[in-house]
Amino acid sequence: MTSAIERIDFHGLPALRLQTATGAQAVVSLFGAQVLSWTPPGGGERLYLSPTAVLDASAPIRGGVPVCFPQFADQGSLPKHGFARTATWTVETERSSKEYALVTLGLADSDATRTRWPHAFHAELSILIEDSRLELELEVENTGSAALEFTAALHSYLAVREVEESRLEGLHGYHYSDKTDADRVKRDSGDVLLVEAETDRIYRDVKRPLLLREYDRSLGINADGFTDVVVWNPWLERSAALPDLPADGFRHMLCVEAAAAHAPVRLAAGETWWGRQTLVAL
Ligand code: TA6
Repeated sequence: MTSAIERIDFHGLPALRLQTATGAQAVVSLFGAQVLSWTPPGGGERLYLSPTAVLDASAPIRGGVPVCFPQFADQGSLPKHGFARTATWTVETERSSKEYALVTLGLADSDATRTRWPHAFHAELSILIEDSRLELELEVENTGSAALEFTAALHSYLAVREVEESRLEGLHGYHYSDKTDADRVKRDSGDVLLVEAETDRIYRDVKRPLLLREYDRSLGINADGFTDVVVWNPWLERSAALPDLPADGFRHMLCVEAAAAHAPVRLAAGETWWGRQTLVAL
């Protein structure tokens, strides 16, 4: 196998397939700049894509790695999680060698974005696969003449065989706001996070890498630039309100998101910010 980047049609969505000579693969939709699939060498899908996800560009795609920008969740007046996940991005760079494949997608302000959010910006999402690693980097430049503020996240849906049997390590001691309990701020006191009920937490100022352990495989999760980690699983009742998630879908996913959610990022005119999430299959 050689490294390659090819344009494909993913169930009707224009997309790119990245592959490396060592057998890693990823699929990235231009709608939303959303990574929909990532398989490290040796196989085993690591991202969850709902089998009932809407794939006709009429709604956000449930699964993979949605890009939330310039608003995380409902923390403002924009549509939930901002407009980047429902915008069509353009391909700016494609590069591959024996070891890696890299694409950069871009999104700039337009009449449509400025009516909702009156700022000039240029955003880039770079997607790199190399060996057992997926690296996603979101860069935002303020191309206008006034300061702007945004919140953002890489809303990664990690595939797990059985969420109740998975253990997320590394959040011990950090404070989080608990969205399932009126945003109360709590301190994580467990050695591991076990998801056994609806979970929706924003952990602040997380400085350690995390490890998601399953039966016979693990995933290292690291972030730079993003200060927060969001952990989300809708569980049974919330799932019922999500038409694009099957009844047992929540059992096979856990969102562990790199986020700038607790405090907005402020960019003066001409400034650039970047944040990265790295997943390593172990
Ligand atoms: O990141 C967690 C969260 O904000 C949850 O509160 C939950 O609603 C989730 O995102 C999914 O949002 P969506 O708009 O994609 O259904």
